[in-house]
Amino acid sequence: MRGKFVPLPNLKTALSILLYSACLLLEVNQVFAQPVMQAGKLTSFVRNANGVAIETEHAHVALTVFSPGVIRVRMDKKALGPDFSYAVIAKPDKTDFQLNELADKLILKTTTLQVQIQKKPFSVRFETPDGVLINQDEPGLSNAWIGDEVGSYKTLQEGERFIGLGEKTGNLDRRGSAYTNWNTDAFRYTGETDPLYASVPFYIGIHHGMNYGIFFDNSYQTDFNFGASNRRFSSFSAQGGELNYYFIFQPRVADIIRAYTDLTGRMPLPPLWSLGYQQNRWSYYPEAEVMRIANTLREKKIPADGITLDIHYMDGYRVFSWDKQAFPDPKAMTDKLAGLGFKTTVIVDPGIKIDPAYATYARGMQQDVFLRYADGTPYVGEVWPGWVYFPDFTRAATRAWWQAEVANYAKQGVAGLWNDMNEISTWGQKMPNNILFDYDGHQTTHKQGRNVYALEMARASHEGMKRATGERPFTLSRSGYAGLQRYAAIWTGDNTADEEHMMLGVRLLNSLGLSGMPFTGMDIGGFTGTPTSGLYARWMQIGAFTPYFRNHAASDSRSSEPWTYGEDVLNISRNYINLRYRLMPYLYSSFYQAATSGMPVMRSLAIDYTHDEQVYSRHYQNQYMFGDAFLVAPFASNKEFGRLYLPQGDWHDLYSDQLEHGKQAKALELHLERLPVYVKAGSIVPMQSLVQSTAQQPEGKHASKFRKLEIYLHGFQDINSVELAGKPLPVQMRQVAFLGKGDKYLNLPSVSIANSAEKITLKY
Ligand code: NBV
Repeated sequence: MRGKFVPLPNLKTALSILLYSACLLLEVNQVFAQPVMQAGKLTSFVRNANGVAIETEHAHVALTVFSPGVIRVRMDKKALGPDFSYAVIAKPDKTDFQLNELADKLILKTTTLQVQIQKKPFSVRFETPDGVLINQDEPGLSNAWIGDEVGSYKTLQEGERFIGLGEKTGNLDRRGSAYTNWNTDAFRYTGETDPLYASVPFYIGIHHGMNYGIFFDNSYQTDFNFGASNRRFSSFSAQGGELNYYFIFQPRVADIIRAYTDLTGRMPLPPLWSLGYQQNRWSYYPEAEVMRIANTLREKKIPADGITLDIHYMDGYRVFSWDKQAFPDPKAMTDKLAGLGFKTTVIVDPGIKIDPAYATYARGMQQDVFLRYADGTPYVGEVWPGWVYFPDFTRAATRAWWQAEVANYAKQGVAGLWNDMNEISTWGQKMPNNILFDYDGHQTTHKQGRNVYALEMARASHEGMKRATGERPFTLSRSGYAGLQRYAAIWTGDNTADEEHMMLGVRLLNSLGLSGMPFTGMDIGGFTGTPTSGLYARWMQIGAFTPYFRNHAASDSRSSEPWTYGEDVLNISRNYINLRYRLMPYLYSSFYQAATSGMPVMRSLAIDYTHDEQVYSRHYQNQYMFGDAFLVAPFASNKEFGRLYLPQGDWHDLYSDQLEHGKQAKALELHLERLPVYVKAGSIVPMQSLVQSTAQQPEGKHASKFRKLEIYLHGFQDINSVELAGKPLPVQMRQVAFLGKGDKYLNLPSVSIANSAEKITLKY
């Protein structure tokens, strides 16, 4: 429009418009230039009693010295919130440390470790005191946020391996793989499925003859990348919350596990009976069937300590109730079982049926224990009993309510609680994220609460039983988070009756052991599907060398008791169960070690032979130590030949006593009746006479005081005698076959160990 007057802006307005546009541009740039935001430059720092508090351009950071070899790193975009963890029970000790400032960095130094803290941009680098690099933030990537997701990116070292991370499928060495922690009901999982039931965000890195641990204590969904489709970094990240990790540097993997379990706690010594064989299926009912199973175990001389009741014992799947028709007098039944030397374990599920006539539900409503949405209405989900409410176990009042309910079981003579479906499982459906969790006063949502739900359920079950019985309780849990070992044993859920799954199960248990959880088991025989008789027999043999030894099968599968596969399989199973019972003092000692040091009962060879690359090979990665003395080499039952690797040391074939030298691979002819097992030369294996249950006293003049010792002599030829508390022991110093044909066993002279404090001395 020609001639239309367009007023020219005056200078002032023009300048403001310019400035405004520049600002807009800047802002736009910030949004678009920083989809990944890093901490930026260090702007200030303050030394405090346990470490150093740091401010950077975009983050608030705290480095805390927990002990000379354990440094915690916390970082958030906002000021660090209250310090709360379900996993960590330790407090920083009073470690001396130095903090020095140089022009471009701070150096925090303990006797074990030094942390180089770069200023521009902020990043950390962990070194030995003499400056050898252990682990560092990858330059350029470092620690960063993508929206609420927070992650740490560590330079991948040459030849670096990664082990642990709890219940994870895949290989012993996790290099090249990525994983997610989000507790999941993984019915019929495969060798590749991820995530599974439990989350333990703790792993061990190994390179250049060193090993370190990283525990990322964040209960949101966490993701780990160990150089999966990337050759630059290993990383860990969480969908929310703080970057909060503990860096552990120790000379041996065993020391890392000890340090990790100093932080997250250890398994309390479980009751002896829970180390015995447990018979289970979904489900033994009614009572007559339970008694039939118990009596048959005794008649057929299959030692056993536990009978486990699955969901059919309940009235319409209402937890804490009994089906009155099938189990008219639970206390009378558990008494009868106890008379036969059996303890009773029952399953408990978290879903509480919405039924005002159901006392547990009514008390729960009255005490306001259930998970709710922000508008105050309870979350209604669907599982076994139909529509249910879920208790909020992250609330102290809910745990107290559950503990009181649990007391009823104790009155009925129940000794163990088997916590199932606690991922939370809602028929495999996704649970809404907008459900609120109390998180012990730090209210949050499902996103942060889910992964600790099972941990807190197991805690309530464990503490409830402990209080009600005054005894050491047995608690089993399917799901969990770091620290679960303080309350419960864990089993690997719904596995499948196939050879691959059996081997996968071995790796899962080995990995859990590396991750602070020593009391572990898998469904022996396979949960779903039908094992061949060979597979069943092999699985029973391996089961005898796992910490929690329970045979289990799904409701739609054939009977799976040891006698249902014919005489040969029965003999094989009985032989190995017998062996386990004879080894009970040895096993109990291994559990004691776990309870006091965190050292797992079932140990990946990576624990003792960390820097021997053979132990990571696909051929040998399933081999493990069972306690200090036994090396177990599991092979699929349908293999006629196998490859075995014996690490450093000398080893005795358990069956032939033949001595083998370590650091060599061997071809083995495999026989179904024998699981390859080797005994480390120099081992002392305390044993006892065969019993049918741990309720029975082993033979001997002084009953429980009598034990036998098996001493594997190679390398100790010059020992003259063995003394106990200064007195010579009648120990027969030779190796004997543990398992002869059938069920033969060569007796050794008995040794009286009157007091566990008495020392056994080998005289040279
Ligand atoms: O309670 C039934 C089963 C139980 O036997 C199994 O061990 C758990 O892992 N439970 C799962 C629920 C149903 C699974 C399909």
